[in-house]
Amino acid sequence: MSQARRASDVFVECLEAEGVKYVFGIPGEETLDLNESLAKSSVAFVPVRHEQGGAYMADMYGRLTGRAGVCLGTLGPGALNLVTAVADAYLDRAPLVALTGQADLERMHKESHQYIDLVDLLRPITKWNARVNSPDVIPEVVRKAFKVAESEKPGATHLELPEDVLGMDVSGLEPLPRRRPVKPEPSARELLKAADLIRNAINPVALAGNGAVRAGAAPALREFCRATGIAVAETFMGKGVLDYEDPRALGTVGLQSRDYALAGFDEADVVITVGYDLVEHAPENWNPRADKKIVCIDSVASEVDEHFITEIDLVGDLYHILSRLTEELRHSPRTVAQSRLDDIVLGRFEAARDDDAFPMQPPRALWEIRKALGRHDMLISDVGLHKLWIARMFPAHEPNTVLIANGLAGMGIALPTAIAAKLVHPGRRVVTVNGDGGFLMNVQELETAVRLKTPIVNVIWENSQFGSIVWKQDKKFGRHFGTDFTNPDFVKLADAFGMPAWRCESVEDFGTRLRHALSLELPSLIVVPIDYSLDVSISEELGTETVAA
Ligand SMILES: Cc1ncc(C[n+]2csc(CCOP(=O)(O)OP(=O)(O)O)c2C)c(N)n1
Repeated sequence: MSQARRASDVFVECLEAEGVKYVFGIPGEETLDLNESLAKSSVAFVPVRHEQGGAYMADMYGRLTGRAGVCLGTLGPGALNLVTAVADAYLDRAPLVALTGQADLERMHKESHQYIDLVDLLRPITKWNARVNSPDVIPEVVRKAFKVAESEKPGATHLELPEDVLGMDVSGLEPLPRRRPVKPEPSARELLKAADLIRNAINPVALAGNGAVRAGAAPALREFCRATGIAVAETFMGKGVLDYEDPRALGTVGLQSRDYALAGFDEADVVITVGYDLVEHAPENWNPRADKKIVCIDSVASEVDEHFITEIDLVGDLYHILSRLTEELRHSPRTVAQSRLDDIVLGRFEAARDDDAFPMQPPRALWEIRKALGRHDMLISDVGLHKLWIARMFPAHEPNTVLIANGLAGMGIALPTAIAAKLVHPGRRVVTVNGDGGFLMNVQELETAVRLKTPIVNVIWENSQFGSIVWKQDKKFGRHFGTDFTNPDFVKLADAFGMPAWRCESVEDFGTRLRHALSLELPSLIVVPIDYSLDVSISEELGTETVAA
């Protein structure tokens, strides 16, 4: 017979049973019991300085581990502060469980201090959510929150925790056991049909996205390409599925209208999509006449879009499906197509090594970062013009080493997510690149980074403008408006947080500072005056841009 204990104790035991290591968040008066139970548990509670930062940390933890990251905000304002990052997890397919405090059950029907219906509030940005209206349901709702968050396609779930429910005495409640998620498998018949279609194609090409990274399918995709000769273009979130040096890597597509044409999609009769999410780039860009035959390899049935009518859906574990397809197609290899896209982009990137202009231009700044990082180190982008430069030009060797938010694409993501990346991969070096606009959106998490001693290097490209909006306004109206601002002295700001920081005075300065910062055991900051006059649409040959930052 188990001892009487609080509902909050059972709740935390359920988190332990899910293998939760961290809860990132800010406690509130309505989460007192929960925090007390966390204090007695094996779960580390990581206080953050804004709930959005905590939710972004949970998001990246989930993205990199496949196990839901957990964040906590109290009722009302605390929960509202979680919203942006929960939505990011939802659109970027990162498993995340958001916990929010709530008022007692008896005061929810009336006007009541800080009470907002959080289940209603978070419904459109979660896969599933629920109010825990009785201690008896705790084992089920926790299990379900993790199961739904982690099942394909992963995303955010939410549990609302009324204060009185979590404070109740309970007995006899135990966590439910974790079970591996069931993965469907395509039938042999579907597989053979797909293999036939690909074998008979004149110019097949593959497009890999976030799902391929998430599934850990890069080795299987690499073998598929090697055995069949079929080349692969990657989306922003698919960066690194193929090593960029692989002759079958067509480069990162999606920024400009002619990316796809130059990567060979114009001539392609069959397109094999591998974990491709429409939320990143619309299929109209690569299938404008809706005449391509599409083999969709994904974890769930394909989205409906008039430019994405699939010939066949192979639904299941991407690694497994690709390995089976490889066996079918191994004996009919093709010669690899050349990517004009890659020639243009990598040509510009390599040429940047001799660009000594200061303030620096983006290609040279990226070239220095690539040189300083090893193939498994991580670059995390914030959102803005710098993100488009990184997506366009920063070459990745491995998946999950260049992280770009391309579903929700909210500014301020880089700093908090980098902290979580470092917690997950302490042995890898982590650099963030930020605009001076986005960096200030979650700058408070520098304190969290200093306190946790997570040695991340934050690079700020400073131009005192919302760069990507300036770029778009100038193109559309020939002028810009509402986009200029002044900055604090970032070096002094970092100093106030107790971390080293430098402002670069020359190109060489940046390389030297960066290598030094990467050798430190504490977080740091490097300010790089940036010159955005070089258009990110680097070549007319690549056409007009098709995506927003
Ligand atoms: C939270 C949020 N607010 C607004 C936007 C719209 N937006 C996208 S990029 C951008 C400007 C980014 O400026 P900055 O951070 O300085 O980076 P830069 O473009 O100069 O590289 C804005 C306002 C957004 N994506 N996210």
